[in-house]
Amino acid sequence: MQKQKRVIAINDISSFGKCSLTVAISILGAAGLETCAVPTAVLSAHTGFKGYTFCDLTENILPSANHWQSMGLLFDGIYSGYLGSKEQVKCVEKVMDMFDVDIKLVDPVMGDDGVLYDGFDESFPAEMKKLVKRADVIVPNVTESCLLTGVPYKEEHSKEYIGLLINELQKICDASIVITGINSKEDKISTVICENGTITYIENQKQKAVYSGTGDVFASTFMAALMGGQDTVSAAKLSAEFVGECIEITREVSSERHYGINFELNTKSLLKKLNII
Ligand code: PXL
Repeated sequence: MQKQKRVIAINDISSFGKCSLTVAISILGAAGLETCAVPTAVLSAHTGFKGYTFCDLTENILPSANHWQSMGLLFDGIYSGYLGSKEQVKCVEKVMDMFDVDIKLVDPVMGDDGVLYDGFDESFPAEMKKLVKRADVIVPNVTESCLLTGVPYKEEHSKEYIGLLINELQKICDASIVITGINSKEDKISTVICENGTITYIENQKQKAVYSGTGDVFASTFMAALMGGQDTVSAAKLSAEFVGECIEITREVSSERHYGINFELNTKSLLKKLNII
């Protein structure tokens, strides 16, 4: 029996909407990883919905990490996602500095389709840039890559444009870079991986519907795969495929963008992709 790996997952709990910790705990747990959650906030539903409640848990982030450190706990990975304020990002920078782990994955959750998510202001990306510097791997979408680098957002993503984003991201961090949600061709959606100077493009069929939380499903699956020993390209490939499948099964029953994707119904495929079954 192999030793169970232990991961810190820092993200919000959006009770409705299939994103953040709801996704991370399910996917990392299904993959056999012990998941130590640090909830950054509890929301009734994610910020794509009007009227969401927001219970800020900034005060709990560092004390949790300090407690774990005082207990002498060891961790194998840290995965951070949605952080609700610059102050929270600063706390997570400290948590990243506290533990010596194999993989620090930062998903710089900030926006999509060229715009910041509700609740963030223009000064937020500068703080996120500092967190990204601590990462071994980052998984921004195209919008977040633009917000981190200051490159203007474009709706069409040519290879030259993505090359420019990679160059600019490399100036701000040493991490392996995985950019998701690239509109490369009309019927394709691509993911690009830049690791040790090598750039790899992965193409998947573009789905005819758009759902929120897909970035979280991608990042959680990706973290699970990396923790399971897969290389960055294989991990990104299987994660993109898994998200595509989940969108497909969701599309058969719902087109509610903000309700998220039915990843829970596709666990068997996840486990096969992760070589667990
Ligand atoms: O899926 C990203 C995400 C995570 N957490 C919260 C969000 C969003 C995107 O809107 O609002 C609270």
